[in-house]
Amino acid sequence: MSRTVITFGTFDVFHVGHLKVIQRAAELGDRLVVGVSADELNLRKKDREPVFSEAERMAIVAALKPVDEVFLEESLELKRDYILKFAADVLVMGDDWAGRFDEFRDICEVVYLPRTPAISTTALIEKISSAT
Ligand code: C2G
Repeated sequence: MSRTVITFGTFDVFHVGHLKVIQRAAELGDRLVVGVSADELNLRKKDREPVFSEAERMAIVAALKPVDEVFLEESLELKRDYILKFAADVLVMGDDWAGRFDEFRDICEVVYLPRTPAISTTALIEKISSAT
């Protein structure tokens, strides 16, 4: 039986921490589906617009070898629907989300992977904007 893995993220200013979580997620199954969070969702959640638009972020993630399918994550409250819609066997997130998705253990495995240390979109934005 083939195993479908699902993961979610903004993946703004794509960096090696994003790549590693996607690669490790893909290793947990046969098919990897990635939900890329919508611009509107980000604005609500983080109070700022992503640097790259949802179309650009989706294009980057879709082009990665380990990724089989991408979709737009329009609401954080729809996780259960997305898991069911894509028939995911495993939900993977970085451990900054540890414990937050345990409620879905009734329909799939939930795995939190250690984040890659010392890199984040916020730190990159700060580094770039102070580099003049
Ligand atoms: N990540 C990582 N190491 C880093 C930075 C990020 O492993 N140094 C992981 C995060 O843990 C997450 C994924 O990369 O699993 C995407 O990170 P973000 O783009 O920051 O995603 P976020 O805004 O947390 O969106 O429904 C949930 C949201 O869509 C998650």
